Amino acid sequence: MGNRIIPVPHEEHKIFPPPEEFSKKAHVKSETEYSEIYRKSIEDPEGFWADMAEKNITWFKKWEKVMDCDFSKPDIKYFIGAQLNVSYNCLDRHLKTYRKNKAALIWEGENGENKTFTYQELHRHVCRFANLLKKLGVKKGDRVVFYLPMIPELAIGLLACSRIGAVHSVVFGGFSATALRERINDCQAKVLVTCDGSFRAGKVIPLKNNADSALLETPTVKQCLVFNRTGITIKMTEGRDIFAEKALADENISSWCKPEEMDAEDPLFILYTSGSTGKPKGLLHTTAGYLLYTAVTFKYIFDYHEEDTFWCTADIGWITGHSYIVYGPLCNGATSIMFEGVPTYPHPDRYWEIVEKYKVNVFYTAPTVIRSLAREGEAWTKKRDISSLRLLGSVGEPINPEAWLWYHHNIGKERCPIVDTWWQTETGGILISSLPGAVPMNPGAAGRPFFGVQPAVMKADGSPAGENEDGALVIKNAWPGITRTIYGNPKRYKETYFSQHKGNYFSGDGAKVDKNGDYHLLGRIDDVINVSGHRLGTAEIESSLVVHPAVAEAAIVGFPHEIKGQGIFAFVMLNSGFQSSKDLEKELVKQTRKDIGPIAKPDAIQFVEGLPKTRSGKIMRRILRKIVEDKADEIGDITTLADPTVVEKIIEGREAVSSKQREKREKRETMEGGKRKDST
Ligand code: 7RM
Repeated sequence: MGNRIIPVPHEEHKIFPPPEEFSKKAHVKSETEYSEIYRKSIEDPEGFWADMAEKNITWFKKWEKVMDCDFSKPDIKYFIGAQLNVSYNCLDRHLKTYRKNKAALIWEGENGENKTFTYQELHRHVCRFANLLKKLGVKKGDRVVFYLPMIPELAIGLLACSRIGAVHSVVFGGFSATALRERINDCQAKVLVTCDGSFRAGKVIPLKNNADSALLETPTVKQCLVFNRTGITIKMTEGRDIFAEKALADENISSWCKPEEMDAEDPLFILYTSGSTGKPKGLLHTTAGYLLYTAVTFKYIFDYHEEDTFWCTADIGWITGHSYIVYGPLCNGATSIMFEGVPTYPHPDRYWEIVEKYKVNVFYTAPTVIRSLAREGEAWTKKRDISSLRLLGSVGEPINPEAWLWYHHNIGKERCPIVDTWWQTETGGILISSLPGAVPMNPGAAGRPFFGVQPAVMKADGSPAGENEDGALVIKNAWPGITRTIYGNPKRYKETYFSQHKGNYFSGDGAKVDKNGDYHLLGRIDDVINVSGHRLGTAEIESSLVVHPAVAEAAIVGFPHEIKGQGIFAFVMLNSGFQSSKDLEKELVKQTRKDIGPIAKPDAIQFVEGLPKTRSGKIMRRILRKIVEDKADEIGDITTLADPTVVEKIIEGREAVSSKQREKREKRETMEGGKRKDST
């Protein structure tokens, strides 16, 4: 029992050639072909992107210049002078073809309800939603925040914004009222779209309640559209709140809305992401570059073919859902699945049940999901017919070779290639991934750069790293999908991404390149942690903890976690007069849930008398990380610390916490062992 992923001895790691059957029908059929297209895309980026733009986008007006990019300013523009509309590209143009009655979106609810929207139907819903937004006074350039679960109205709402040129900003439904308020205020939204509540593993989360508390201090929000999902009782504020279904059904709302002619560089959306300081960054993506980049990466990396049913399991609250549930697939005229539930509810075969039900061909998920499903045992994967699958994908964090092999064997049946796709909210779309059918797969390595992208690994002194040498992952040139700014804070944009390694985009990740040219990602090298594929700033969680009256100071570090990739470890120093206790621990956990959301709650808290700090007062998280990983012997020189004695005390305290954690884990495993026996 216990963890089902069997560790693989290092020497057994091998390279997997692309399956021949797959290569025969793939868009790119060999490594030589990949290298040839890649070479051309680097030698002549203008020619390459112009050609892609001609083939993949319908333009109202063509560009005067393909690109004008300068990382030193930074100033990045693509398709200067061109005009287009995103929703037109994702909907209208398909209506003139056989795709008119093809399924665009298949929605599967948590409880098994489902709805299918053909392109024609989706178009009608989007037009009506767009007209409603207009009626509420939303104009081109206005911001609309979405705080919704995975219901079709979310995808429809985003496309409606793009139709009228409004800028959407989705706030993940798992975020708290405080996090929502902060984001609404940062982008000065005019309208909030939410619903009564959301389902999560059989429980109901009161979204409208959260929205109500957020809206107490959001002066810019004039109207709140409320959908009905769960039927729970909610409070409606007169003059502000509107029942969305009723408003959309109004006979005065037309089912046709003219798509706004947008400039290529007009904003499309803002999406907040965690950085290394407390305040989340509102990354701005623009119209033409983002759409083209998601469309083209979708086509080549997922080797999209007309008859495919594509399922990306991400939430639209994250960039993965924006790019590979909504924009990439729909721009290609694909059938995209949108799933409301979670992988293990009501049973651990929920995902495979959906694969079987819709005959999914391409499946895209996160390593944390793979690890948690592997833990449930293979019996669940065998219960369902998943033979429709032809390609698998992974995103969000490095996939460990053990999980890769489990995925390859039990889900891909050794027949499906796996694409390990590296990218970020900032990059808009995938930058590094082996093309399936063309490039051999190396479990644990993301692989090669996509067309037009020139990554490099740099050492701290700015010189290039050698083969297999660790360093910082940078991108040397621009690509159409790159974020154009941090909304309202161009200075932070420049400092974060373009100042560390001058002339390059700095990703914040560590990496190395092996002899085959495959990129291996080594995790974040800044103060960002990655919990179940979700990015969290350590500073964000720390700021939340110190709000509690008992807390003087807090330091957060990530630690290796079997399922989540990284877990959250909190070191907390109390104010004098306060005592550590189980109750206080619970209160602190509650505090982070309230300020950020359940994903940010610490897995372990250690109360300390002091934190290791430099003389200039910087917390040395590097030292704390070593302590948490039980590698105290690797801490190295601590003489530069303001007070080196704190380290010894923390190590002693840590041992007490570890044995408690171990006990807890053992208890959990015995219980889960029992549960599994009953249900399989
Ligand atoms: C798409 C997404 C970005 C961070 C990034 C990495 C990590 C994502 C991979 C990965 C190794 C991968 N956007 N990351 N994909 N690390 N291999 N295939 O996740 O903005 O939320 O996170 O996620 O650290 O910087 S994100």
